[in-house]
Amino acid sequence: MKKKLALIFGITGQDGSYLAKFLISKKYTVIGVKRRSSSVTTHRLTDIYKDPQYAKNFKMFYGDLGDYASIFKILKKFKPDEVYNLAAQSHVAVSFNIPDYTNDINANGVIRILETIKTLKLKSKFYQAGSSEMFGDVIQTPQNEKTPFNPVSPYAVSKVQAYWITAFYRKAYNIFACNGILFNHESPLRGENFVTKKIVQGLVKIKQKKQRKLFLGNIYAKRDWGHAEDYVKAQWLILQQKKPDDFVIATGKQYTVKDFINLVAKQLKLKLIWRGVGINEKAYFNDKAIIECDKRYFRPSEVETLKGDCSKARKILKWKPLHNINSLIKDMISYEINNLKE
Ligand code: NAP
Ligand code: G4F
Repeated sequence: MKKKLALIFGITGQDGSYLAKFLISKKYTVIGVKRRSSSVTTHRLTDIYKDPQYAKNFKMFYGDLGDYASIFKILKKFKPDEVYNLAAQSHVAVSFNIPDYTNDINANGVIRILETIKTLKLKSKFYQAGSSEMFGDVIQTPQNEKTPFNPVSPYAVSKVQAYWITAFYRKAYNIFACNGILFNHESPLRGENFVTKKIVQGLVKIKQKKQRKLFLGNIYAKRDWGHAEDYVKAQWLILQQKKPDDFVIATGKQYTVKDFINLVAKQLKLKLIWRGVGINEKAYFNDKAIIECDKRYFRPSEVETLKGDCSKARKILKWKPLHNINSLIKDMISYEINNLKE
C-alpha cells in the first residue's frame, strides 16, 4: 500500500510535535511547515531528529499562514493526503493585544489553505484546530457540538470564523474539511506561558529553591484539561471517517486553576496553606508566600467555565482519553525535574 503523506501547519508547536510522532508511528510521511523566526523553534522535534526511524519519514519547509504563496507552493508540491492546520496565534491573553494579527493568521490563514486546496482541486482531507474557547461565555454546560458559540476574546472570535470557513468549504465545494473542537490539552511540551506549564514549572523550581514566587491571574477559572497525546489521536481519527464532520474532544471533568495548583503541590509534597481573598489570596509554604495574584495576568473578558461533552466522539470515533488529570500532572512534573537536572 502507498505510504500516506500528511502535511502539518504548526509543526513546531505542542500538538504539531505530538501529531508528527503519532503519524510517523502510523507509517505516514510527514511534512511540517514552520515559519521563520530569529531563534530556533524546533526544540519540541528533537525526539524525531534523534531517531533515524522517525527522521527518515520527516521533512520541514518554511511557510507562513500569512503568506498565501508559500502555502500554495507547498500544497502544490506535495499534494498531501491529509492536511492538519494546527498553526495559530494560540494565546488567548495575547490576542487582546494583537487582535488584527490574531485574526489574520487564525481565520484568513484557514481561507488561504482551503482556497489553495480548492483551486488546485486537491483530494486532501483537511483538519482545522477549533477550540472550546469558542463557547466563551457558555450558554449551556456541558458543551457539545450543538452548543452555540459565544466568543469573548479576539482569539475565540478568530476561531469561530475559522470554524465556519471550514464548514463552508465542506458544504460549498465538497472538500473533506473537519473541525475538531478541542478543550484545553496540556503536556510536558506545553508553551511556557500557558497556566498549567507555568504552575508545574514554577512549583518544581520553588521546591528546588531555584525560584521564590509564582504570579498568576484568575485562579477560579474552570477548565476541562486533557493530555495532548490523547488529543492528537482524536485529530487523526476525525480524518479517518467516511464522512467529514465536526467533533468535540474533552475529558468531561472540570477543575479550577486553584485545584490544579493543589494537585501539583500534592504530587510535589509541598504543603500549601491559602490565606486572603480575591486579588489578595496567596498560597504559603513554610510561612512564605509562594503564589500571588497579579492584575497583569487578568484578561479584559474571561471564559469562567468550560466542560466538554464528547459523547459523539466516543460513539463515532471510538475515542476516549487514556490520561486523567493526575497522570497528566505526573508526566509534566517528571519532565520538568529531568529538564532542570540537565
Ligand atoms: P502552540 O503550541 O502555540 O503552536 C502553534 C503553532 O503555530 C506553532 O508551531 C507556531 O509556530 C505556529 N504558528 C504561529 N503563527 C504562525 C504563522 N503565522 N504561520 C505558520 N505557523 C504559525 O499551540 P498548540 O497548543 O499546539 O495548539 C495547536 C492548535 O490547536 C492551535 O491552532 C490552537 O489554537 C488550537 N487549540 C489548542 C488547544 C490547547 O489546549 N492546546 C485547544 C484547542 C485548540 P512558532 O513555534 O514559530 O510559534
Ligand atoms: O492556560 P491558559 O492561558 O489557556 P486558555 O486561555 O484556556 O486557552 C488555551 O485553551 C484553549 C482551549 O479552550 C485553546 F484554544 C487556546 O489556544 C489555549 O491553548 O489559561 C487557562 C485559564 C484562564 O482562565 C486564565 O485566565 O487560566 C487562567 N490563568 C490564571 N493565571 C492564567 C494565569 N493563564 C495564563 N496563561 N497565565 C496565568 O498566569
